[in-house]
Amino acid sequence: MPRLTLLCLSVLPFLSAITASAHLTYPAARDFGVFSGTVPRTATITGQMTKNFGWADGTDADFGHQDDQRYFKFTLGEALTISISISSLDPANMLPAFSLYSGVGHAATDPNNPDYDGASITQQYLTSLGSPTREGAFDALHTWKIANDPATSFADLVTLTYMGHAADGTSANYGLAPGINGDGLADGFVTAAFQLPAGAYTLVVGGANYTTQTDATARGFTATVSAVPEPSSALLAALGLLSFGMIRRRRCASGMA
Ligand SMILES: [Ca+2]
Ligand SMILES: [Ca+2]
Ligand SMILES: [Ca+2]
Repeated sequence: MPRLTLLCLSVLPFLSAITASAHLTYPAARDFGVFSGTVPRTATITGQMTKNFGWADGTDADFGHQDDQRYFKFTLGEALTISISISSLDPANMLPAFSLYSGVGHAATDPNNPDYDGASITQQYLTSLGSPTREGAFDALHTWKIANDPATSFADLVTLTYMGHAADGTSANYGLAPGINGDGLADGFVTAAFQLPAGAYTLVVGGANYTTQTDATARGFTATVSAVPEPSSALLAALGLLSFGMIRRRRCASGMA
């Protein structure tokens, strides 16, 4: 076999590995698992990397590349209040932000066929949206759609339904798109809580530095999801009885019946 052919064959798996890593995937290491209301639970995922502009790039009119963020999933067994916190390991060079969506991509059920910007149906769908030409499928502030290779029509697109977002800092770092919920302090940390119905959710984490879009360096962060326990109806009833008892005692002490 000619040496060039051999070289190409040896490089091919490497290239496909790079492409695969850029697809919308949910490996076990990025699954926070199932939360229920019966047990308070906090799950932290460390060792994650992302580019410092990927979230902010998805706030503008031409969207952002789906491969410039990190995708996570979690499942709620019932309606819960969920707190999400992201810490950058390099705040001087990457400020974090995240968006939360109801629903998951195809890769959640078919890891061999994940969604990505370059899939034919994704491209046809983005073209159908008209001007401006979209640079990718990721929309940080609204519901968006994306497809995988087996998709043959728009009916095969998955829909990630926007639930909310939070960004570290101010418009000085995340840019001028209207409606961004910045925490006002560009310190490498952002947190927010959401009341959510039961279901499966996609958490997208990316950099909130809009003006650094030529910086391809991946930087580290830690993501934490906590189920905030709701006061149970039994607890509320107990608190009600307790306050009733205190009122009675006060009335007795003051000679009232
Ligand atoms: Ca953009
Ligand atoms: Ca861009
Ligand atoms: Ca902050």
